[in-house]
Amino acid sequence: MNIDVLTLFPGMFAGPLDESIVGRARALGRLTLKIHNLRDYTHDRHRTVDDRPFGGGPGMLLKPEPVFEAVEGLVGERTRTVLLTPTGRKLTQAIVRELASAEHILLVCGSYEGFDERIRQALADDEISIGDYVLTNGALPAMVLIDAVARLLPGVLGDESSSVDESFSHGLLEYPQYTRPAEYRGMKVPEVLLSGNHAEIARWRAEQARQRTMECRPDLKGPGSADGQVSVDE
Ligand code: 4G0
Repeated sequence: MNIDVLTLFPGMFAGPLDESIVGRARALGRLTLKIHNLRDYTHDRHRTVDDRPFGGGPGMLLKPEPVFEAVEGLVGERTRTVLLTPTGRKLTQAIVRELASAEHILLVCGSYEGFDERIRQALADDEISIGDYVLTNGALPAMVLIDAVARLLPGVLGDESSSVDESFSHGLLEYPQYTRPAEYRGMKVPEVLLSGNHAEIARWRAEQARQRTMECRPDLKGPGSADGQVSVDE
C-alpha cells in the first residue's frame, strides 16, 4: 500500500512511524509512506497557506490553492483522498479495514480552524475524525489512522496474531489475561486458567468478556450487532 500525507508539520511524522509494527511494515515494503510539506506547494515569498474567513470570525483557514495543487499532483487513478477533521465520520475498526484494502491513500491534515470548504467539496473522497475533540492539527489523527491500517496489511503481523484476531472478532471486549508468575505480590491468577480444562477456560473467558463489555462498554452489543464498531482485541 502507498500512503501520502500532506501536512504543515512534516517533522511530527519522524519517529512514531519508524518504530514498531509500522516501521516493520515499511521495512518489509508492505507500506510506502511519503510525507509532503504543504508549504512546498505555495508560490509566494511568505509561503502562505492560510487566510482569514470571508464574513469574519475567529481564526484562519487553509486556503485552496496550495492544497488543490498538492492534491492534484499526488493523486492517481485509484487514490482515496481523506481529510482528517473533527467533523469527519468517526474512525472505527470497520473503516480501518475498508481503508486497508485501498491501493493508495492520500491523507490531508488540516490545521487552524479548518479548510476552505471547496477543498472538502472538490478533493475529498472521505472525511475522518479520530474522536470528538479538537487538536491543533491533523498530524496525530493521520498517524493514528496509518498505524491502525498498517497492522492489517498482509504479512505485517505474524501469522500467530492474525489468527488470534480472527477468532476474537466478535464485538466484545477482551477477557482478562495473565502470564507468569502464577502469583505476584499476593495477586493470584484465577485458578481456572491453571486447570488445563479447556472447555471450562473457554466458558470462563466468554463470561468475563461479557461482564467486562457490560461494565466498560455497554454500547457494544456483542456478536452480530449491526452497530458493533470495534472488536477491541482485533
Ligand atoms: C479541520 C482532526 C482540521 C478542521 C483534526 C481542525 C481533531 C481531529 C482541524 C478543524 C483536528 C480529529 C474545524 C477546528 C485540525 N483536530 N478529532 N485539528 N476545526 O480527528
